[in-house]
Amino acid sequence: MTELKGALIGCGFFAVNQMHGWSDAAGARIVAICDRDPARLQIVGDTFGIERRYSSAEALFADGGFDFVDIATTVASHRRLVEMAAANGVATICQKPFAPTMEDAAAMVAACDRAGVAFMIHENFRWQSPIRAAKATIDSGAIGEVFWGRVSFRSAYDVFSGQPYLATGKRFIIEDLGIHALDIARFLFGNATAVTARTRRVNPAIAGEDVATMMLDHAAGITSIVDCSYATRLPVEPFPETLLEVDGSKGTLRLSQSYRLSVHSPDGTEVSDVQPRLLPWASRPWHNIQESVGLIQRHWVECLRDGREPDTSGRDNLQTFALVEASYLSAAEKRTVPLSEFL
Ligand code: NAD
Ligand code: 89Y
Repeated sequence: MTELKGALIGCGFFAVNQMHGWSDAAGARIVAICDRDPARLQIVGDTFGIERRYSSAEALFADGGFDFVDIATTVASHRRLVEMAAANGVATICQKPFAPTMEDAAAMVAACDRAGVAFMIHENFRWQSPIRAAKATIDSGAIGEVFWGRVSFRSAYDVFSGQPYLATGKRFIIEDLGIHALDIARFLFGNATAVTARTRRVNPAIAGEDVATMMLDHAAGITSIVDCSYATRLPVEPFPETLLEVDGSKGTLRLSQSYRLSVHSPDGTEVSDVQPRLLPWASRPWHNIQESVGLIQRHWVECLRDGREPDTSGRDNLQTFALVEASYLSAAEKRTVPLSEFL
């Protein structure tokens, strides 16, 4: 099998994880990188031994020679870069958050559809191994039919030193982090039909909201709570763990701090350690997220090879992004927002 060749655009804070992931990936490698910041281009190029370096995406696509592009820039450039990839007939991965608006997100999906190129959002939290262990338990039927769930991410970790732009946007936690938790809720409980949300800013040094609580109505009749906070000071800092509570007709599942999965069913109570692997290049506490980067990349390679639509394709991720938009609207207007207002 020939190896897929990729190009990465955006060599910033998170792209380093993506480059490590690609270095480990079977069946794909990065042959070119692009960043408008020469310092970042040099650091990433030198660290990963990439010779082909570009300061503009136009020049990168003009030279070509790759099967897919991995866009790791911040949201403002996503639409332009995805449309450029589609115009060049190149399969595309784009980091979350998908786009600044639903209109942009829909246009990106349409552009890739028209060009007939694969399009995946790098929505990696559902690929975290503890989340996958919880999903496998639910699917096994051990707790029966699920009727209620909670997806919770509460922390006071300083994310602003590594990602300073997070402190300046009008939108913060739902767009940046809640988006992952909302996607996990979809992954576990199916698509949602409506959301009711409340938000708050506790940290006076940032522009956006740092606390959000969302209640989701799922098509399958399940109710879930998705709550996230970067203003929650706990005795042991849990970043970046997503905790779960799932109630079913026969039992319950809890994914609690320190990656402890407890499953209570008619057969008894089982507690297991679902700690993610600490990859050789990874560092605590980020290892959970870092492991998931490699897993979503492997999924992408398999999907490209088999001609399958990725689980978090652009089309799929419109549902997650609609939840983000609907949550902001619900919080602003203090009403339950049906997703049909966005989809
Ligand atoms: P960053 O600002 O550190 O890096 C972005 C890089 O892109 C910068 O080096 C910038 O110069 C470059 N860039 C921007 N526009 C460009 C363009 N048009 N052409 C070429 N280069 C361009 O940002 P970051 O913290 O690495 O975040 C990047 C994305 O990754 C964001 O969307 C963020 O939400 C996402 N992210 C995802 C996860 C995750 O777990 N999935 C974690 C952290 C960040
Ligand atoms: O940008 C965010 C993400 O996607 O995961 C964690 C993060 O880095 C900070 O909230």
